[in-house]
Amino acid sequence: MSILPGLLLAAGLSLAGTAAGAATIEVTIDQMEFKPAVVMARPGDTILWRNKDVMDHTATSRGNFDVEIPAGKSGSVVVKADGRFEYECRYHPNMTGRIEVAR
Ligand SMILES: [Cu+2]
Repeated sequence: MSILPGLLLAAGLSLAGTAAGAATIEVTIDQMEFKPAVVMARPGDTILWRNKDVMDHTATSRGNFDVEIPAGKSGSVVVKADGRFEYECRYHPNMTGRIEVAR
């Protein structure tokens, strides 16, 4: 009897994760470029950056998010509000990208 609530909770979490239709949108960082530089997303989606370079980068949008993306690793952020979010790498400000979030 004690295991049932746990199962229900797990099922509820799983359903909540899929009911919203949240997606993961991948951006590759390769040779100091965000590829693609512009992505479209919906509120609740995850933006996942995969850093293929041998140097660390960030995805930084002042006042919105600041994601560390170490060399060879990944970093992510969940976008919650509608809008256009310009971002750059703090270490290499010539690296720029944009996330356009709309319902
Ligand atoms: Cu960088």
